[in-house]
Amino acid sequence: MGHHAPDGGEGLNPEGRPEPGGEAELEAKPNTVRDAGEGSAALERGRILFAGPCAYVVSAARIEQLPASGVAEVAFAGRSNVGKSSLVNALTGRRTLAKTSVTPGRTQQLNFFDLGGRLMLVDLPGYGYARAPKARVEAWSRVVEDYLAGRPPLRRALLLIDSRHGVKDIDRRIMAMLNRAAVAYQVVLTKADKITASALVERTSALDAELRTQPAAHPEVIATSVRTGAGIDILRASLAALSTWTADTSDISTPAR
Ligand SMILES: Nc1nc2c(ncn2[C@@H]2O[C@H](COP(=O)(O)OP(=O)(O)OP(=O)(O)O)[C@@H](O)[C@H]2O)c(=O)[nH]1
Ligand SMILES: [Mg+2]
Repeated sequence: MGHHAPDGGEGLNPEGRPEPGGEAELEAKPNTVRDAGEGSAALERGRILFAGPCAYVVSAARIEQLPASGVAEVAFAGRSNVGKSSLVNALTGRRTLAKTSVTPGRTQQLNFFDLGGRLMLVDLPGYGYARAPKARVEAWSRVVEDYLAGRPPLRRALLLIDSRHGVKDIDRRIMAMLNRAAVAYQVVLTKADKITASALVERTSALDAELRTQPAAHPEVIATSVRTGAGIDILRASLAALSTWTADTSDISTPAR
């Protein structure tokens, strides 16, 4: 996995975990910031970007309703209830920017959030199981797939996977679609607080191996928890590397495009 980011000892081994592991806890720090440039400068850039203004822009239920956009986009994709909206909130440090729910199927449109004119965060409806009429779920899935496969400003899709459940067939179907469309995607494990540190390390390395064979997959998996904050700063750094920096931030070098 390479370089370990300084993480201030944040919890991949939090309290309140449902099933305490009998085995000794590993030094479980699977996350790195290799792609964002090493170390604290990348973390700082991510911190600054996500500490800035973030505004709701629009919700789109159909492709024709997508906003015109010149800004780089990052989409949050994954099965219903995996934690997409929660992750948008955690990254931006806002509790209620994106609506979340214990009931699958909360997000029913593509919701666009503008991060200081530098990056657009797109919270997608979940694919797969959702407590909503089948026809409606199928309609969302179509819009999500059309968006993912054919959106020019989309710089990266984050494919969220529940740490407890791992990759499901429907995730593999989305990966195959992204590979075909040549859309770069990065797997983000969610709810890392729900499994033991050793199980998380195992899950991460199994995924790393699986992704090595996927042409459009970003090579590094980031494990996150919105409960403990694990992985959030590293994901911010990784996304900041995709953002569009404007002239008033000349103190920060423009990333390669
Ligand atoms: N323990 C734990 N729970 C989480 C985490 N992230 C999200 N959740 C919970 O998972 C549930 C679903 O979260 P959402 O963010 O609404 O999930 P979503 O992927 O946006 O769901 P849809 O919009 O329905 O597709 C909520 O009850 C969240 O509190 C996490 O890191 N740890
Ligand atoms: Mg949601």
